[in-house]
Amino acid sequence: MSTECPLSPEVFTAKTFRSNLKPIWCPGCGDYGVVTALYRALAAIKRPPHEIAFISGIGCSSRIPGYTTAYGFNTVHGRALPIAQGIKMANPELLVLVAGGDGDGFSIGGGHVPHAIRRNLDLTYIVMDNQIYGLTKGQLSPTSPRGKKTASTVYGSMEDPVNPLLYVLAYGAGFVAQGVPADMEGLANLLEEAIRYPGFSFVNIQSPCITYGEPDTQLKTQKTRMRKLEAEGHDSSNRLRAMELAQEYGRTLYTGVFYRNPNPPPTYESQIRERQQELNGKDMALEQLLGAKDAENGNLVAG
Ligand SMILES: Cc1ncc(C[n+]2csc(CCOP(=O)(O)OP(=O)(O)O)c2C)c(N)n1
Ligand code: SF4
Ligand SMILES: [Mg+2]
Repeated sequence: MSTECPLSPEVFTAKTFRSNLKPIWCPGCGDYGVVTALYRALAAIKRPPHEIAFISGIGCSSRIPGYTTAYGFNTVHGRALPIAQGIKMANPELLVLVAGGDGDGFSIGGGHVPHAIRRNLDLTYIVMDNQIYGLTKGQLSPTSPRGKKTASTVYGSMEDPVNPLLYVLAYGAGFVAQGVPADMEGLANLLEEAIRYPGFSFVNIQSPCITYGEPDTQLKTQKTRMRKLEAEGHDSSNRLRAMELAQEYGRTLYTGVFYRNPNPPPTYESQIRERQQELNGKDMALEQLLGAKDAENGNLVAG
């Protein structure tokens, strides 16, 4: 069967990536803006929908793949990254997008993030950070601010929030950005840049929950609160400065690219391909393949 797309990439528009499924997010939810920005970014990238795999966890935000024409998999809460890595390994030619909420990514799924980063597969991980568990009706999330009163913290949270920007920077992510749906053009550009980055890229989107979120996080206040890193003269190749700016998470609403590695290292999938070529023709059991390189280097191989 031919995998050629009947449409020429030249005619791809934002509409090409919009599915017929009508989103059921609450009116005013920030996630509408996120999916619109994503349509625009994908139209600029010009990969046909059938060459895109869009993987999510569980949450309001994780419904997003269904609203696109890409292949989608609304998986298990907190498990989008492992599944996406498996898909990318099995078919490195696919453009693999991963999305979810702050709870999905930094609570139940938080342990997967460092490993996806250190492996450095070419994935784009989009977190719709609304500082709440939206789908399950407003419990404390890992990014909720201290003092936040929710269904699960009726007297106010006594915990400091996780800082997603600092978290991924500390583990060595090659591309780290933050955007807001109130700045549609800026967000679409960030998503496009993240997708084009050859390695693990992370975009934290402050996507307000109109139902359970704080009033000062809503779309109408984002425009006045946001400060563009580019306009502040930030050098996005400076990782330490990026980490300094990332400390402002929860206080200053910086948008733009915090960090972009100017010398992206090889991706995991390209290293696997290299190893497969090296070992091609050697009569070796499958389970020995991954350890073979260590053996050649004189290291002991278990098993
Ligand atoms: C293993 C497992 N634990 C808990 C849940 C219940 N659950 C579903 S979504 C969710 C949190 C959603 O919050 P977030 O990831 O921030 O997404 P949002 O709805 O805010 O977009 C929870 C706790 C589940 N579905 N599966
Ligand atoms: S509950 Fe919040 S996050 Fe979920 S759809 Fe409604 S506004 Fe969006
Ligand atoms: Mg959330």
